[in-house]
Amino acid sequence: MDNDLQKTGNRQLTTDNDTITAIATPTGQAGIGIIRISGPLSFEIAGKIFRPQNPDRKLQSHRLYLGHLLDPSTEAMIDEVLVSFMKAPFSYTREDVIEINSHSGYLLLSRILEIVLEQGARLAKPGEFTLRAFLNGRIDLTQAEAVIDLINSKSDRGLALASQQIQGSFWAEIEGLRKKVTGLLAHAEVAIDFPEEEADILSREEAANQIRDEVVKPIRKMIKAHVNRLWVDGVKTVIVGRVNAGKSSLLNLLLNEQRAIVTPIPGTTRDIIESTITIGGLPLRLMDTAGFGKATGEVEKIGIDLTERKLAEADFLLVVIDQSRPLNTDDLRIISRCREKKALMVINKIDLPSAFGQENEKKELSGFPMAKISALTGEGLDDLTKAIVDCILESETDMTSSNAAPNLRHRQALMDAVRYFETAERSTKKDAPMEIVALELKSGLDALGEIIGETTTEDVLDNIFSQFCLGK
Ligand SMILES: Nc1nc2c(ncn2[C@@H]2O[C@H](COP(=O)(O)OP(=O)(O)OP(=O)(O)O)[C@@H](O)[C@H]2O)c(=O)[nH]1
Ligand SMILES: [Mg+2]
Repeated sequence: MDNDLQKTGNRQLTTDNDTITAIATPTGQAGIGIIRISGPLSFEIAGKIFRPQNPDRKLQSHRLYLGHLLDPSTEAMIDEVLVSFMKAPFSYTREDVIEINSHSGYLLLSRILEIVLEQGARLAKPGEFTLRAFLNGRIDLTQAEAVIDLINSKSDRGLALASQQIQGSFWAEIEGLRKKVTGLLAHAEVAIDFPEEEADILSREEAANQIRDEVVKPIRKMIKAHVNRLWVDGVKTVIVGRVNAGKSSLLNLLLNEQRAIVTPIPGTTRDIIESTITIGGLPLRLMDTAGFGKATGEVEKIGIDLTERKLAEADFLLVVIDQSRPLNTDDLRIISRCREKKALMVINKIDLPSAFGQENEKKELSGFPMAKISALTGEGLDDLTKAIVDCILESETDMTSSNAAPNLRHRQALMDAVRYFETAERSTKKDAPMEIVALELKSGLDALGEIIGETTTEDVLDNIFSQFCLGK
């Protein structure tokens, strides 16, 4: 990370002065559970409820102390615990932080939490510890978001991308761009004040070139790197097809387990069944759906509505076609719905005689990538998995070249920013008044500021931090 770049925290928003607490580990039976406390009362609370084994020793920051946890109202011993003290500003939140490592069990952790609350802390909201780290300027918004990615990541590469982002790689890229734009803006402002000297400072042509090469081009590259999200989030892959085509059989084959119910009865699957697998290192969130066909009952109709919704949200479609029967109107309806999506035609049941004619099927399926398999016998599975990877990575050759993984929010802000900078480039070339160029550069700068949290509204923050789990 660039050392001379300093994070300033969010300028408009501040934290309240409460001391917050939460159970930071999943509340099941386990070896240890952790309760976290952050805020001005943390050490005072710890003093009341924790009796160190060696009471004469002075407690120091960033050390772990063995002792007993007590209920101060009854002096009853609750558990033998390890407690760490982290003095501000050298903690996750930049506030005084206490972490109590106790044994883990739902009742025990709840009891300790209750005691901490009785001593004056309040329950933290999901993500509130990380929100404080952000508001207190320890991390920027992209690093806070990377915490969620790190927890939810669906592949090794996704994990590596999140880990880089947590270390500030994406922030440094954005901050580098902001410095560049700020420099250009300073030139523009000098030119506004001393118009007769404008050409001496930076020629119009040179300024336009700098905007194009050092601002617009790198942002365009980052926007493209959005495909890297697939490694983090997984590729939403929806299996669609007419009833009885073999969708659930295909899911089971890919997962190598009997996950979905398979029967010869059309309309067997009604709910969406989801499972994650990794193919060629690529995480796929596979969804089996209810087949298209004549929906006779209420339940089937709901199933088809769900399928329609999933189809719209999908990153990638596996369209299952039963080649032992001629294409019917349900097949055609699905195929036409897939034209605007990334889709692979899975020609199934190749163990049975083909009912496909020469012309019609060829015409309807033309233009789509295809793989032929038998979901029953497993024949063609290798070709299918290869086709899936090729299909998803096709035209995404940049996927491995960039280390950024902008999420949808970043992407939107980058697209806003690049629009302003492209306009600024054009205005500069066309000899537009410098006031206009300066205004466009400023708007672009604000859009970049939204990414790292320099200029972010409370709504956006609420939206981001509500995705966290409790205690993080
Ligand atoms: N011969 C043969 N039969 C298959 C193949 N794939 C699936 N089947 C059979 O086709 C029938 C339907 O399979 P499913 O996997 O339940 O089909 P589906 O598309 O999920 O059906 P719905 O959920 O009803 O829409 C079952 O009897 C399967 O055993 C195949 O490749 N060859
Ligand atoms: Mg099914």
